[in-house]
Amino acid sequence: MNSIFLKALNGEITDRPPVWMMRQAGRYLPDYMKLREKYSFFDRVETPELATEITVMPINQIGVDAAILFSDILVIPKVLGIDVRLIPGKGPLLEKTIKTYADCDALNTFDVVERMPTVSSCIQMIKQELPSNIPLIGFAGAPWTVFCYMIQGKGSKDFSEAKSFAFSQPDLAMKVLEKITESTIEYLKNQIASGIDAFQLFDSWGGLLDKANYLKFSFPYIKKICDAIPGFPKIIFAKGGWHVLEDLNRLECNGLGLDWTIGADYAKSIIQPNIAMQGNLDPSLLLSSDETLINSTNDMIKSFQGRPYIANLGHGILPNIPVEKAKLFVNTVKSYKYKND
Ligand code: 1CP
Repeated sequence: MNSIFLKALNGEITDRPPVWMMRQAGRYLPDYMKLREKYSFFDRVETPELATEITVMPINQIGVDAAILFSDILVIPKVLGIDVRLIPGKGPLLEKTIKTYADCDALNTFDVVERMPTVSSCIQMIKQELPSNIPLIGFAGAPWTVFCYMIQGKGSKDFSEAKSFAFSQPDLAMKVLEKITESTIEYLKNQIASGIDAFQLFDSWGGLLDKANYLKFSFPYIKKICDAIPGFPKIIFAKGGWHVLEDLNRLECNGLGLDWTIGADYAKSIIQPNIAMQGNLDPSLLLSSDETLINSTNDMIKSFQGRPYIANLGHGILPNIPVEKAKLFVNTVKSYKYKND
């Protein structure tokens, strides 16, 4: 294993932390913006040459230690039969939302893999392109987060329609969540068969639920996915999930992603020593002065010292972050040496 990222995910304390950034493959990169003008979002995701070019960009241009597949969590509603469009300047829009048992029954969970034929060829082409020490991270949305979009139909600050749906019709919500879970397992198994080295589940909207409802509507489905794919390197990231960290710590997983509201001391007091911690710089710090960014990054690394650790942001990199700042963050991590402390 010659990847520092996989070593840390395997529970090793590496000489310096490995580093990658959530959402590193799009958004802020000028070369990505050029491709965005020419091709639709799902063309970029589904054409192996384009997905490969975009996935590899941050390796060559920023110097991160791992690549993440250029795709989206909304591939799942799409294969279940709900068309998704990206509205420029607004975000994703789903063609219809789930309201009734009939809508749920109409979701097509058969032949999930056959209906996303290019995922395998994208992964295979990316793997050929990547240097042998740079692993490829696959991913999917956690079922609760995908459910939020399938009920709300678009992005939202509070996903109140998705939440009130779950609270008022829990049996139907769980039926929808089961279908999302089943197809996500098939999807991830296909990503693994095609060559990914690890995967991350993004529960971006998990933090919108209180603990009791998280344990009802999110955690069991994440657990089902982890248990269905034992022994394969996996990271679970629940944004805003500090209140359920002790539950996430019980999952069959190798890494837990942390956002910037979780202090390293608190995380260390909860998380088992063999689980790697990943995070958790506030992405907005990449909009501050070089000195503030360097000091905050070094302080962050120091605070996680003594544990297997992967440096990352606490959520996705923002579209308005200058490329130079992303490079400075990555280079600061790469020049950190634990043994000099
Ligand atoms: O044309 C464009 O640039 C569209 C923007 C875009 C991009 C670059 C979307 C639509 N998806 C992606 C790629 C993507 N999405 C990646 C891989 C590449 C990368 O950016 O590194 C990943 C890992 C995701 C995951 C994703 N999509 C999440 C989880 C991570 C997170 O940020 O919390 C979520 C919530 C989505 C939904 C989604 N897809 C796209 C947008 C704009 C959104 C957010 C919508 C919203 O709720 O406002």
